[in-house]
Amino acid sequence: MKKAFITGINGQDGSYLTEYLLSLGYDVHGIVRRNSTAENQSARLDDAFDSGRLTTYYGDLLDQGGIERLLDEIQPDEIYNIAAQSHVRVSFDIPQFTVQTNALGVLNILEAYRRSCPNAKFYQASSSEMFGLSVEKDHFQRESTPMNPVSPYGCSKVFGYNITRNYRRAYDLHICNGILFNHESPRRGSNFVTNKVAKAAARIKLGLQEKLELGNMDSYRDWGHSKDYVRAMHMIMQHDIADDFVVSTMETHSVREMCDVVFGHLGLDYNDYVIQNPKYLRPEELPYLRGDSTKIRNTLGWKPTYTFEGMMQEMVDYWLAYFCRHK
Ligand code: G4F
Repeated sequence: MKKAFITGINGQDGSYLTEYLLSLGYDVHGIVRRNSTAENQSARLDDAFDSGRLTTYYGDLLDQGGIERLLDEIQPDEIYNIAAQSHVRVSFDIPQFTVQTNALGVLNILEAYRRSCPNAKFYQASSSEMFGLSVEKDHFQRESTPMNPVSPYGCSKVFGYNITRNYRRAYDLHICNGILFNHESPRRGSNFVTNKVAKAAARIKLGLQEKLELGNMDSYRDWGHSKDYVRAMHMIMQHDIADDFVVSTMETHSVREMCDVVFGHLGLDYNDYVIQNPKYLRPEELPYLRGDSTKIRNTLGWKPTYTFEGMMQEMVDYWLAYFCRHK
């Protein structure tokens, strides 16, 4: 039976990855950050605990000694480093914390891994935000696209990407990067734009809210489903060669189009409800993302199963059912 160790296990991706690995027969271990509201520490994992093969521990990427003790004790076969301060606009408010967690935090867990269990495989959650303003002539970003980040978050992720590649070569470790484009689900934090829109549209439909305030509606994102993307993480780790892969749908949609799909699903016109609030604009914006995932499709046979419209409908339907229960 394989053992996996996951940081960020209570997040959207961590919880779906946990369920996926449990379904494959893994024992899953993961760290959660201590927080004064106990429920918040395992909110997305409640069902997974029923398996009896999930163990969580208090831990933090900034506590290298603590991570090293855990890795020493658990001796995992696979380590998935998914923890991060993952909100791009918030990274402008707390840049030092973002960089400590997303950059120094990666170095901390790499050092713990190198010293405690160097025969394990290591996955680093890299991000399309690293590409920033770079777009190829064919309007895609791919593994070879130069990195030109436009946020403290993007800069911190570039460090994580570079240091993992450096450790792979320097110490001959099996370290892989998934360069994931945006990925969503009903478990997405509702301060990310897709779930913010899905939640507000459901509330508007039910008469619980009148308006929705957004920032820039003219940026484009390549939005896939988190469940498809955690499957990609696992496939990347099973490959014989430690390598880096873009994971994306190869489609792009504007925030405005996304609003149209979500409100349209409820028989509403978003123009009647959405207003702009400068509070949600970013000091520097990443205007356009569209990933070329040909490499993972051809090398590993991965492809997404959700459509953009199907995913957005799932999110709206989740919130409709939620607010009908909690009205
Ligand atoms: O949903 P978002 O906050 O996601 P963003 O910034 O693209 O970052 C996400 O994807 C990255 C992958 O490229 C991850 F690395 C990262 O951790 C995170 O998961 O914003 C998407 C777009 C942006 O252009 C933003 O300016 O939506 C725009 N937007 C417009 N109004 C808004 C809002 N975003 C948020 N969060 N809230 C708004 O009110």
